[in-house]
Amino acid sequence: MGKNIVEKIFGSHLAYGEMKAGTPVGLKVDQVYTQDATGTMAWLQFEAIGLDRVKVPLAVSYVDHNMMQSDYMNPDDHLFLQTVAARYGAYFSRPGNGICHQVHLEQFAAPGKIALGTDSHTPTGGGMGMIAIGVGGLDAATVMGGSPFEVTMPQVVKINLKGKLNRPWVTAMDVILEVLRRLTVKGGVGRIMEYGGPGVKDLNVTERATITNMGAELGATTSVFPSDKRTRFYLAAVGREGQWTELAADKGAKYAEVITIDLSAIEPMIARPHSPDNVVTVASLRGTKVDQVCIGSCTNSSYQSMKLVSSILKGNTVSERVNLLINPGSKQVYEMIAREGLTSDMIASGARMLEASCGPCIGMGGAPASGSVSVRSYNRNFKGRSGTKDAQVYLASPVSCAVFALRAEMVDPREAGLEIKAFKEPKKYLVNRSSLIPPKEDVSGVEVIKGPNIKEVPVREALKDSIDAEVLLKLGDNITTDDIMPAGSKVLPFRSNIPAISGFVFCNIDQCFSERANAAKAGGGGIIVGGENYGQGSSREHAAMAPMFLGVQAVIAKSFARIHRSNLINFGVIPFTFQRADDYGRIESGDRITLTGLHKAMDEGAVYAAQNTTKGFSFNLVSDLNSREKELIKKGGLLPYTREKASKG
Ligand code: MIC
Ligand code: SF4
Repeated sequence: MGKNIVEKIFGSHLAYGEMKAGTPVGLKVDQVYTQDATGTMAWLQFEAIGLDRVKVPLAVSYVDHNMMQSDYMNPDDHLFLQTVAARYGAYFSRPGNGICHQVHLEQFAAPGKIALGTDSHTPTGGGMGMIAIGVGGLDAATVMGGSPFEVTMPQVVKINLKGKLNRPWVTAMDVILEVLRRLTVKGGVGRIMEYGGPGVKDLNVTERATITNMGAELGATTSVFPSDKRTRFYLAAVGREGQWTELAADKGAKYAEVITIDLSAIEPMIARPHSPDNVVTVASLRGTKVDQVCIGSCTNSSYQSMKLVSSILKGNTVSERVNLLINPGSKQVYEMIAREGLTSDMIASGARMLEASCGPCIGMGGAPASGSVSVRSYNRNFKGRSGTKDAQVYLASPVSCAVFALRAEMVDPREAGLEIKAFKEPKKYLVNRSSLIPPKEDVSGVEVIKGPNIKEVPVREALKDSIDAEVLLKLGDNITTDDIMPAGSKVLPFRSNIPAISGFVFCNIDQCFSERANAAKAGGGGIIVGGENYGQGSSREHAAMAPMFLGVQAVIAKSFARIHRSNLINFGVIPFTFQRADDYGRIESGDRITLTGLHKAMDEGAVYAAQNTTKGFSFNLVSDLNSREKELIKKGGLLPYTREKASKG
């Protein structure tokens, strides 16, 4: 029987399980990478497992998120990440070297491999024909410790591309925005998007990477492209042709669904506030005023994006009404555009150049003014993520962004009367590894340095037999991890300090949440109730760890996003769903919920009897935990579980 690409890569990495959708499979992992905002916890957890060296062929510790150094906290984290990488055998990518996904694509991504990253946009590597999956820090730590990675075998959906993009005004960003328009932020849950069809050859690797990067917004486990001549061309251009292998789906390969997209019919698209799937054509918003434009992020910061943007800006002036910020994705891209004089064109037009990092994408500077309109070539426009609660954030291609910066309003880029130079993929990229420190063989004398803001990883006690807790907060659908555990320049520096960061849980929705949770601790703790797709967005395990630290016993939702569900389990918090969806409507904040006989219910199956003692009714909860997950929860989470396994040898 013909195999699809996912089956081929999973098959060659299978540690256990059967590749049957919906059942757990264990995978051997080739590469693991961390970034600073999630990496400090991941590495502390790796240390807590107690091993001497990472046990995967490649590990990389990146610094790209927490770049502001307004006090000691972020630089202390950087130093910890550098020394811990040196101590345990990982590469260290120095601050300023670039956004992890862009740098990884340039330096390490290779077809046919499996990579995990402690960031939800790790699927960027799918553009290179690899399976690259975003995970929580603890999952990454255990895999670096030698465990296989366990994931529920996703369904494989084929996105069949045909035709050619109407370049240069239509870009890969418009393709993924169109996919999001069709499938929504829940459309990829439990699935891998495998691209194929005759249109694939129209896209180069960095364009494919834009598409797989933002596939994260579909809730997909990952997205992947074939590895073909264009993959080889890119690898040769970055000096790694030897790592090329061909990868294509066999004839007769099976898919759960096939979705066809005609590239030639795609128009410039834009996501309106406050969700990446709120997509319309740019033309339909013609005339909407624009106050700020941000170009970059891991989605659109390649050399190609920068080159197209600079060609539009060249010889023009950014409107006096617009603030334009640009961050190239890597030091390599930055150096290359600087040497070609493109940075000068950007600067001359009035752009503000930022360093190669996440920057405004995660609210590390660049917040828009009150009530203003910001258009960004980024991947997320959740309310408040920019740092300004009432800002209206839109997402569009870097090309559309550059046009809006000059015109101060939205206009179909094809009708703006501006010039753009067609892009020709370079045969040779500039390669600069000066900020990539290789692993050390001799680690004697290497000391791991931890600043005073770096606190221990909290661990939950083993599962008790009952829960009797108060519903602290009831929420609607599509609650993001940015809602649960906000980021931004004020909160991110506490990523290594759970007691401190827990004070910010849900602070943009309910300022008193952490106080109420703390108060409820003595009386049995709290419960959170959510709607569909609870915990969508980032991989930050702080969105599970900090509520756990505040005494949250369980989350009851209509459904969960993949990474957040795993993170809750990893920290011993049971993700329950309602057996009857109607019961969601019968629960309010302040109600007391009790569950007894948890261990027995867990052993016997998936249904748990619950009581709403405030309103006096019974209802059933479901948890689709597999046997490993049940064990984890009983032990209090993945860390105690892994430690116990390691001590038993
Ligand atoms: C994001 O884009 O939300 C982040 C910040 O990169 C997160 C990781 C984090 O919260 O540190 C992600 O996407 O996983
Ligand atoms: Fe960084 Fe933004 Fe990409 Fe997250 S989405 S990794 S914050 S650039």
